[in-house]
Amino acid sequence: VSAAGETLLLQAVEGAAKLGSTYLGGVIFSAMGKYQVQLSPAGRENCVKGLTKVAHRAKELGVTLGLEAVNRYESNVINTVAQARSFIEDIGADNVKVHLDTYHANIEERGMAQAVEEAGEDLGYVHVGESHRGYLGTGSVDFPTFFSALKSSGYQGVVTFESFSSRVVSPDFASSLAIWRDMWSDGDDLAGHAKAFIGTALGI
Ligand SMILES: [Mn+2]
Repeated sequence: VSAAGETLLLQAVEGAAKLGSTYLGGVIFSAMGKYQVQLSPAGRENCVKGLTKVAHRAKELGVTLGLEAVNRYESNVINTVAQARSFIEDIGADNVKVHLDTYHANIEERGMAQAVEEAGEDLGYVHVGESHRGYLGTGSVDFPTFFSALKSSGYQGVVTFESFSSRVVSPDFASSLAIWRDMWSDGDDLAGHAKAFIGTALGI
């Protein structure tokens, strides 16, 4: 299973490079899903070994890898920024970074400021998502604290808005991410609102 995952990731890295992309991130350390058991030491070792090889090939192709800390219902491997950093340390490659997502951090971290601070120099990618994955500012994520911490951190990378609605995603995808509710139907309106929200928060 680990070898198959490694092969798939190597193909993804090659594909990303062919498209001219310099970044590949997300849940790239295991299959995504709700696990019934804790991550075993052997399982962790497989992740580190596989990602070390993939990181080496990615480096040759000018691609950075992002380990996205996701909530406990989507992985048993990396749920927090601290865990992502621990993997990065063990992998030992400078093209592997922390991918921070506010939706997941809202569930797993002690707070938004702590999450950003703990990522530190290793922060490589940011997903901005609301607690219910709909319109920004209409849920419980502490965005003022998050953006204030992000500004203070000096982060200059990408900030991507991420949102889902049962109205627009495929049944398979909805099922794997538990997108059961119809949060919105007008993607243009949603994106315009998010752009304005993030711009205001970052003062740009
Ligand atoms: Mn995300």
